[in-house]
Amino acid sequence: MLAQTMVDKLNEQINLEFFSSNLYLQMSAWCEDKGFEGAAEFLRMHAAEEMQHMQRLFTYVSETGAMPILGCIEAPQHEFGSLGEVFRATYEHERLITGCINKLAHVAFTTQDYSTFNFLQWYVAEQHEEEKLFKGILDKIELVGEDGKALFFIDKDLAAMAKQE
Ligand code: OFO
Repeated sequence: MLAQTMVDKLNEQINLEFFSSNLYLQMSAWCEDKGFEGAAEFLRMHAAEEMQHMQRLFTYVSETGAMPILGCIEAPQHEFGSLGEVFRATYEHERLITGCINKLAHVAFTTQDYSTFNFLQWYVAEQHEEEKLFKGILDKIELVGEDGKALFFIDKDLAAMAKQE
């Protein structure tokens, strides 16, 4: 049985994972609109992955006998200045999520909720992968620059990455 404060925090994280999914889905719409089809596909795939992050938390909360509670999800940003801005925002967002997961793990550990602490280890490892993934894309954009030709190749690269997701 989880402490109510822990359930509340896990529910907040469920909400945040929904937000991540909506943010990436919204970004995919912006990319599609600007003709970046590879980036759009990659972000759509990633939005689906965020729903799995949400689902994993949802299942954990249910299985421990508590009830997941879904709240309002904040509307994500829908206007961006450039493809570079989109991916700078993804990286910043992942860093924010890592901070949230670390705080959750800290609460679990310090309240001796070792079951939740253990459960959260998957997210700790996943956030390492998420930051690496988005930092990699950002580094590439910064390396090649943001003129039309460079972005054409970045978009092609993202299309290939979407197939591997
Ligand atoms: Fe992108 O890791 Fe969940 O939110």
